[in-house]
Amino acid sequence: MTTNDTPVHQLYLVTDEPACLGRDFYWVVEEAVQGGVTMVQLREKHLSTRAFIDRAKRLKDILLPYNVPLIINDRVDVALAANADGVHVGQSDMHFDMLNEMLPEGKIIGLSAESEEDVVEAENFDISYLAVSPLFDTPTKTDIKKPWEIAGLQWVRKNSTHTLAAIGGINANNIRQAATNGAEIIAIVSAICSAPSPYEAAFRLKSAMHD
Ligand code: TZP
Ligand code: MG
Repeated sequence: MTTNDTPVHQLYLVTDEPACLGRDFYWVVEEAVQGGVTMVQLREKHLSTRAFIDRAKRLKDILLPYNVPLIINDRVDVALAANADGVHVGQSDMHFDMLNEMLPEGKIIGLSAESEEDVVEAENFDISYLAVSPLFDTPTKTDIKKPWEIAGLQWVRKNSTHTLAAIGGINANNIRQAATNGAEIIAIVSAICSAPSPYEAAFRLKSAMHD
């Protein structure tokens, strides 16, 4: 069993160290949390397993006092080792059924959907959220399929019973569009990680989401 009690309109920071532009990684994340981020995903594609676990543990300690859950991208072993709050997988990562068996009860499981077939299949899975990916075109991740755009998000909202997250190309100018067309979780990399002030950026995004 997974949790499916995510409150509406969460601001979800997905980390990317290069996007932090040389600034201290932990400083960027903590600033963003103080500015209004409510969930954090540690997404590391190039760290060794040991370094990934060390980073996850340190981040977990930072996030604990804020009561902000830490989700690990791709790696169930890293999530278990660091006692993280959940795992996010894509369509070519570990299958939901296996992940669900390996994770203790109550952990968050997020899954990315890149096509209408993915959305339909995900109805069979007891996931915590389904990520509509990418919502808009983005330079941050280039190995992606065609963006869903707002019409696609509306289609997913009509055809999925899951809590929806939206990721890709979201900034202060378009976040409200995502939030009012079915996404309860808004996931962001560069508009927070690369902002001059991650605190201000998160604060502005949170306000723009509800205005
Ligand atoms: N998955 C789909 S798009 C994306 C990921 C990790 C990157 C989103 O980055 P940004 O900078 O918020 O567009
Ligand atoms: Mg993945």
